[in-house]
Amino acid sequence: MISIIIPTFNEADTIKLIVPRLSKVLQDEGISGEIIVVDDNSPDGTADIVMELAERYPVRVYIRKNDKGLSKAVVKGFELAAGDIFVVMDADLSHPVEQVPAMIRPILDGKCDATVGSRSVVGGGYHNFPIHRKITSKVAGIMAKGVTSLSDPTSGFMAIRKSVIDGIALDPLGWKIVLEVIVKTAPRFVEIPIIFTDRKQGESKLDSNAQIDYIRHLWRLYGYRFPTLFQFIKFSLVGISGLIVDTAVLVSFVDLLSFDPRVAAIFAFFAAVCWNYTFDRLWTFDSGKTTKIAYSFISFVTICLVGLGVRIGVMHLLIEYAQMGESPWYILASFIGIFTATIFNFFGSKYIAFSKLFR
Ligand SMILES: Nc1nc2c(ncn2[C@@H]2O[C@H](COP(=O)(O)OP(=O)(O)O)[C@@H](O)[C@H]2O)c(=O)[nH]1
Ligand SMILES: [Mg+2]
Repeated sequence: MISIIIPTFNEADTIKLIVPRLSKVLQDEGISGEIIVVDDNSPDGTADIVMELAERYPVRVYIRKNDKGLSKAVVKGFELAAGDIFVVMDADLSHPVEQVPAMIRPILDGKCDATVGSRSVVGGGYHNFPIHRKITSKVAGIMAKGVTSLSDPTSGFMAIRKSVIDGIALDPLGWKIVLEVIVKTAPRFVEIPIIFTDRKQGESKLDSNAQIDYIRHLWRLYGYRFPTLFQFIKFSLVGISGLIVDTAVLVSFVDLLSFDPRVAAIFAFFAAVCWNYTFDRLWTFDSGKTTKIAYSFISFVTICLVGLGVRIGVMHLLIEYAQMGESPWYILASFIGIFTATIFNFFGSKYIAFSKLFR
């Protein structure tokens, strides 16, 4: 059996069109299926309409009163669904109802574990879709290329074998549930060309928050896909901010408190180390709740001091053996030293200061 999950918010006008059409497609193709509408307590009475439709069609509605959001509604639908293949689609007929059999057939045939409706493969496209939304969709798609090989990562039309989703922690933010599922379950998938038609009834619920949520969601998915690289990028960003703290303290101590710059540099170094430790603990390694502070901090300071040695050591080698002592080459030598030391500090932090040792 297949379960078709439709998230809705204020879809009174569209749900009465899609349910009969879907039911007919299922019947014509001899597919046994159920339709699950997950409604976020729409004020326009969407749920009441589904209850009426339930007398004639294989559909039921679940009303979420305490939560909101398209993706979470779909996750709720996964929990409720009884089928062994799930289909996710919009209520507004943007996703071609008649393509549902084409979406599930490759899964039934064992060719793949998931299918995704794509507007970017041959035969796919848009119908009546405003140009600015097409562009947004394309840009959003390009941004996701690093986490998925989907040709149309922002598509909302998908079919997937239940067994693939079972046990996977889905934590979607915003709208892109298909992207979340594909990245986290990494199934064998096939793309099915679809023509996406803009809705004729009701209105889009996409707002400007959706774009911000999308970026936050992508950030998380990149972190999920490339955990160590992602931590290294965060670590480097903290490092750059630490350099600003270092310079600010140095300048303040010298200019305002008349310290000798060499003495001021010691204070600057420790201010930056404390700054970096705080943000690496809370953000880069997200271990604020688990890592005990004392030994972890002491080892972090030690790693940074050794890192300083690595930086000077690399500079020394470059100046000595690569003739990089002359201006401006020594600056490059210093950058290479900083980069090497950052890598050293990163792995030291990851595998010592913020590791299991101090939990
Ligand atoms: N349950 C639930 N469904 C939603 C929510 N926002 C949008 N939807 C549904 O998600 C589908 C896609 O929404 P739509 O507004 O058409 O987005 P667009 O096609 O990107 O403009 C439709 O079926 C909406 O009713 C929400 O907050 N909760
Ligand atoms: Mg729509």
